[in-house]
Parts: sequence; C-alpha cells; structure tokens
Amino acid sequence: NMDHKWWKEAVIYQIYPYSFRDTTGSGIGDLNGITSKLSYLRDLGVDVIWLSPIYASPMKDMGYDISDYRAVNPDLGTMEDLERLMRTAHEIGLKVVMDLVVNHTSDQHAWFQDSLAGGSKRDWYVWRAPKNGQEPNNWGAIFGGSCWERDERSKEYYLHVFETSQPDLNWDNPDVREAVWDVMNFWLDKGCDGFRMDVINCISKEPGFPDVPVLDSSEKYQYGLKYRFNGPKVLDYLAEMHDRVLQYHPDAFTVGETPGVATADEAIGYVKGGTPLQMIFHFEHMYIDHQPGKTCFHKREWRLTELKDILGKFMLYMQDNDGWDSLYVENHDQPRILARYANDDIHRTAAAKMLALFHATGRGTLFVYQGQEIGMANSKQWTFEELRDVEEINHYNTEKAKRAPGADMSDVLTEIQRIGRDNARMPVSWTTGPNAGFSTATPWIKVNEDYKEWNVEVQEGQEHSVLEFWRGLLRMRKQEPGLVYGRLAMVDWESEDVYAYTRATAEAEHLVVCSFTEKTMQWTCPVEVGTLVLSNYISEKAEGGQVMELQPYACRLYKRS
Ligand code: TEU
Repeated sequence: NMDHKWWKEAVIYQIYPYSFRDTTGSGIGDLNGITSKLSYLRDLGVDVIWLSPIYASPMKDMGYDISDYRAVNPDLGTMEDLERLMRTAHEIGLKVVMDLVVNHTSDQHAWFQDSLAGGSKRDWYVWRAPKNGQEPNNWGAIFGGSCWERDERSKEYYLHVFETSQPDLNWDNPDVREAVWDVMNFWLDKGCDGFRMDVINCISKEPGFPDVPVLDSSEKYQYGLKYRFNGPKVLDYLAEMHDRVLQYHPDAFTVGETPGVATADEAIGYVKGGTPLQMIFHFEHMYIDHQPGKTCFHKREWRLTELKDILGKFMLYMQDNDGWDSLYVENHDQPRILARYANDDIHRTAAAKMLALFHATGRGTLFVYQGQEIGMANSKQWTFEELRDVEEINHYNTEKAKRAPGADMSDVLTEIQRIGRDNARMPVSWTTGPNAGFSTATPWIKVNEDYKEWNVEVQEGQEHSVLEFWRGLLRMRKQEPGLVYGRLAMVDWESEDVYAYTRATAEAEHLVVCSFTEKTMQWTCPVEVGTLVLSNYISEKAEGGQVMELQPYACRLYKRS
C-alpha cells in the first residue's frame, strides 16, 4: 500500500536528556544514561528516540539556546558518547531523531557574536533601527518583555521572539539557510535519522514588522503569535530545505513544531503527502485548559466536546486531504497530562491507562514523553527556589513586580504547579532508591515527591501496572495495522463524558471507548461493539453489548472482524 510509511507506524519516545538518567554522579542526566536504557525502551515498544537538544549551550532555555550546533554539551558527555549512543541504538533497531533549533541561536553563538560586533555576519540576525527612540514595534517576547533588545554599540535592536539571549536568525538571508542545510547534513552524515524542528513556522516574519493589534492595553508589549509565526516565506524555505537536504534522505523523519497553526486547513500545507514535513505539532488541544500566551498560566474551564472538536476535526481533515497528524499529549513544555485531562489524585492508574489508549489509537504518529509510560504526575507544589524554567521564573518575577513588596505569591505558584514546564522536567522516577534512581547526587531539579510509589521498578513485571499496560498496548498497535491506518470515524460526538471512535480497515474494525469522567456511568454505544480486546478494569464483562456501565475513567478497545 502506497500510503504505508514506516514513520506513520513508528512509536517515538521523547527524551529530555538532563532529566533522563545520570551515570556520572553530577546530578545531571547524560548520554551514557540514555544508552544504558535503550533496551528498556525497545522492550517498551519504542522505535525512535527523539533527543531534546544535546548541543553546546549556556542553558538559559535548557539547551534551546545553542552556542555551537556541531558540539555536544559537556554536561551530557562527549561526541564519542553520542556516536556510541547512535551506534547502540541502531544495533537494536532504534532510530535517533535530533532537535533542530534554527529559528534562533544563543547570543553566545559565534554567528551572533560576529553579528553583534558588526562583522560579515551582521545580517544573519534581524536588526532594526529604533522607532521614535523606542523598540521598532510592540511585539512582546514569549518569555516576557519586548521582542527587541537594544545594542549600545550600533544603537540598533535585534529581534528575539523568545528569551533575550535567543536572537532570531534572519532566514531571508540565503547564507543563513545555507548554514542550516550544512548543520542538517552534518548530523545526517553522523547517522541521525531525522529532526524535530523547533518553532519551525517562526522562521519567516511579516515584512515591515508591523505592530500587532493591542490585546491588552495594560501591557506595553503585546503577546500574540501574529506577524512572527506563519510568515509569507515559511513554506518556500521548507521547500528549499526539502530540495537541498531532505530529498536526499527519503527515510529521514521530520516533525515540525508549529505554535499558532490552529486548524487543519492551516496545517495541511506543511504536511500534504508527507512534504515538506511528514507531520507537525499543533497546540490547540494543549491550550484547552488555559489562556494562550503570556497569560498561559490562567486557568480555563473546558468541555470534552471541545477536545473532540479540536482533535477529531484535525484528524478527519488530514484523513480526507492526504495529511498525517502527530499524536502527543505531553512534552518538555507541558505539564503531565493526568491532572489536565483526568485526575492524578484518585483513580490514577485507571486514568493513566485510559489516556494511554486514547492517545495511542488516534490517527497519527505516536509520541510518548519520558515518564508518561509509568503515569508520572506533576509535582503537588513548587516553591520559588525549586523553579528552574526561565518561563516560570520570568512569569513569577513579572507578577511579583506588580505587587507590593512581600505580597502573597501563592496564587502564582499554584498556576505554575498546574501549568508550568518544570512539572515535566523532573527526573524520570526509575526506582524507590535515593533520588528516584536517577542519580547518586542531588539532581539539578527536584525529583517527584511521589517517586517511591510511582517508578519504573515497582511497575515492571506487575501485570496491572501502567507500564505493562503501555507495553501491551504498543505490542497490539504493532500487530494491528488498523490501529494506525484504519479509517477514523467519531462515535457519539455530542457526549461530554465519553470519547469514542472507530478505526476501520477492510479486514477489521476497532472501537475505542474512553470515559473522561470520575463517575461511574451508563453509556449506550450507538454502534455494534465486537469483542473486548483491552480494558483498564480487570473484572469487566463485555457482555453488556452496546449498553455499557463504565467505571471511573474506564477505557475499552473492541475488535470486530
Ligand atoms: O517551544 C515553543 C513554544 O511554543 C513554547 O514557547 C511554548 O509556547 C511554551 O513552552 C509553553 O509553555 C519550543 C521548545 O519546545 C521550548 O522548550 C523552547 O523554550 C522554545 O521553543 C524556544 O526554543
């Protein structure tokens, strides 16, 4: 079948190297720690590992600020360690995908240093003269403040969509694009199997750099992705990337991270027929429980039909328009999914399994984030001293500056507990031992308070654990092509409690039923059910047919041949 592609079937596992496994006693995860766990990942059912950035970096934004694209961050190991990691992975049939962060560099990158000094690479970054003695426009940076930083020497401003130390490359300069193609070829030649492309739809900005509409008149700098994401040249530059690099590596994996691509018809240009990218990460299902952008810490109530409207519509559109989706509910920028879509207090095991089935049977390529396979949860509480993420710290400080000295900040910490990125950046809980078996030293970020109950060691080999559920699920996904390629149809779209759909091929039809409520409830399935092949309650009988009594966060997978 022409539509069958290895990258549609593959299970991708995202590794956040600083927090995966430390083998040197530094308190920081390392490349050898990853190598030591490759067989664990293969046994889980993983096909591809994606490494969040492992390059030289001053670590202002945890490696998404790169100072040398061709060097390994010494905290994580050496180039030899990385080569061994890739070799070992390939020997056991795993592919290795790397993070390509080329919208911006670190301000410590030699390119920027040259640009700053007015050298031959001046135009590799985006410089603008002041406007009325001020910033060239009203754009607010994603991590706070203006998008523009003034340089005393030249009296010009450089653009940084993210943190001040992350200047945006000027992609309109062909030399910059050439340099990026070189970086990609460097890693492909080393044996890297593809790229996850950081904020790749940010590489083209609206010419003229117009002010964005004022959304919040109390703020000097306006948040919003308009004019700096999805600019007019994005698809041209990606087509060039395809012509210059990717077409020579038809097996290379590609996924673009694209904040601000809100609907499937905006997405399709990036992925139609697998080019220029195979799939993108879109965000609407992650924005569902909070306000977007700088106010992202503010809670928003949501209903299950909204989630269906986002994901269901996306998948159906892709299905009808020769597109393919990515499936993710966690990553290093998002809190753990349990408390967002379900519950991490009560029924945690059932909820984690339900979310696993929901996540793994959608129409798209499956991405599992480290620790998701054991149902890791957010920290129950963060103090300011425990925070590590620049986004959280900037947010805290901005809010604090608005208040009287010594004012209570607990509401801000509550928001950070709910939505902050450090929740996902705590070390993987491996064992019940000290530091969760992550390190012999005090970790760079705290370990999860619940690690003694929730870790790999206690779940491994335990028939009813979340980990073993994931293993069984991923095994089944490999045996049943219908779970990857089957035609998707939503079932009972109107239900606010049950998310259900079918995946059908000529041979078989699977029915997925997921209850998103902590109540026990009755649900009548409008379609025929078939044989129960997987569920998260042991004693469950499938005999009820279409009338189901669903326990809290119940999930069921049926098959009809
Ligand atoms: O994230 C881009 C992005 O959209 C995030 O800024 C997101 O809005 C935010 O994390 C929500 O809290 C990518 C990387 O994944 C992220 O880790 C980097 O900080 C960012 O780009 C800059 O490189």
